[in-house]
This record gives sequence, structure tokens and C-alpha cells, in this order.
Amino acid sequence: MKKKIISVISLILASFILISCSASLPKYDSKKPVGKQINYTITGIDAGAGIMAATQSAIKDYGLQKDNWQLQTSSTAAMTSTLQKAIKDKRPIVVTGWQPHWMFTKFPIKFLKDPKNSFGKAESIHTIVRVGLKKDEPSAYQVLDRFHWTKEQMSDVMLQVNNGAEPKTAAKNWIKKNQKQVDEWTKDVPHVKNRKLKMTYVAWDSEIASTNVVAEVLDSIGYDVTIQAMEIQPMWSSISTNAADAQVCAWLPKTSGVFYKDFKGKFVDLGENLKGAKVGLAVPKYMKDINSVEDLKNH
Ligand code: PBE
Repeated sequence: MKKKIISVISLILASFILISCSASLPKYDSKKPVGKQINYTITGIDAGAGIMAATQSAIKDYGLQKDNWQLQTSSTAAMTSTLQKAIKDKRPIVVTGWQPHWMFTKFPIKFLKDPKNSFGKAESIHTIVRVGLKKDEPSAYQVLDRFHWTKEQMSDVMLQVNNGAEPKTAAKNWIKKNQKQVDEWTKDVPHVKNRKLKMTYVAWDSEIASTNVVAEVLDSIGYDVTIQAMEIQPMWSSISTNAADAQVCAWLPKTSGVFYKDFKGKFVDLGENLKGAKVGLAVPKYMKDINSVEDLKNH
């Protein structure tokens, strides 16, 4: 009996300590400057991403460096988990956000307006192949050239993966559901035998989705497709040196713009595979007064 009382008391004590700890991370307060509340820190992703460079420009364009605003490098997984925890406690947070991405489906967040255009306007995602692919692998070239889908379709694959599906399985499921559309990409394309094809990509959720779908479709016309994840710079260089055949990860004109310019003439741009993508800073919707990047400075 005594033991029981002691353990009940210690349980009460422990929960009391827990409660007071979580209370030390305060909720968003619209009356206090937002920068002060989050230590003037924007939660970012991997250093090579175009959105990171664009955020650095935004810090300058909007005069945020005066308050020593800084961009924290991490990874997509770390950023989304920090975001999830902040939202659970209604704490303030500013993250690098992009669409299509499941973060906009799962969390109540909004893009901040960008009147100075640091992040560019709407982006498209392009398919990029190596020089000579048309001649060497006309079947693959044609399918890659025809590949296009919508933001909603890409999100479908991303959500499946986020809910625990293997990317390959998610891609297969999506193809089954959208067989008519996929048949248009492969219509009248001669099947091949024993032909290898290599695709490179950066392991962002959106690119994991698209690369796996395209790889499955190429596989269905007989290709032995390898997909290899790497950093953004090596991905562009792999296509430009003919070490890889194709990638479907070029966010243009702005986000991947530096690489597009650097490697120009050494790849073939097959045009858009997805329209209406977007990149910017995002905050939870309960940060009602923060609607523009400019508000980070004024509030
Ligand atoms: N992203 C996803 C990438 C492109 C695709 C927005 C994180 C970036 O370079 O920022």
C-alpha cells in the first residue's frame, strides 16, 4: 500500500514537471515580434536545395539581416518533424515550404506573400535528358518526353509514401489507378529488351515520387532502370557527362536555375512534366498577422 502511494505521488510529480517543461515553450503571441519568439530563425532543409539559396536572397531583399535573421540548415524530414511539433503546441515557426508536398495536405500552413519576388512566381518541373539519348534510346526518350502529370497526382504518390508505403509500391499503385494516362505515354512506343537506363534524382519527397513513377513506366516497356539518389550538383553533372540518362527534378525557372545555367548546352530539356509548382516561406495558419515575408520584419 505504501509503495503504491509513493508511486502515485512520483507519477503526479513527474507529470507536473512535464507540464511545466512544455509550458516553457510558449505559444505564438501576436503581440510580440515574431522574430523574437523564434530566435530570428527560419527552419530550412538540405543546403544544396534551391529554396535555401532563395531564402538567403529573401533575408537580404527584405532587410531581415538587420535583425540577424538566419536560415537553419537541416533536412526535409527534420524540418517537417519540427513543424509538426510546433503545430501541436501552437508555437510560432517559419519554414521553407514548397508545393506539391504533403506538408500542405497534413498541416494547416500557408505560404507567405513575396512582393519582392525572392522566390520567383509559379515554377514548373522539367524533364532533363542527356545529349544523344534520342538517338541511342528512342523508346525511353519518347516516354520521357510524354511524361506529365498534375500536382494532385504527384501528391497522391507522396502521401502514400508518407503513410509508410515503399516508393516503388506507391508508384505502382498510382500507375494502376491512372493506367489510361500512362498508356498515352507508352502508346505505339516499341518495347525493348536488355536495355539499361539510369535515372538520377535528389531524395526530396516530390522527386522520389516522380522518379519512381517514371522508372516503373520505363520498366513496363522493357528497360532495366536504375535510379540513384544524389546531391543536386552531381545530379546535373551526371546528365551532362552522360553518366546518367535522365532526371525529372528540374524546378524552373528559379529553384534549379543556377544549375540550368551552369550546365547549359550539355543536356536536353524536354520541357515541363508538371505545372504550377511553388516555392516560398510558410507558417502555420494560426499566425494570423504574418501573411507576407515583409511581416517578419514589422511584427
Ligand atoms: N525543393 C523540392 C527543391 C526542388 C524540389 C523545392 C525542396 C529545391 O531545390 O529547393
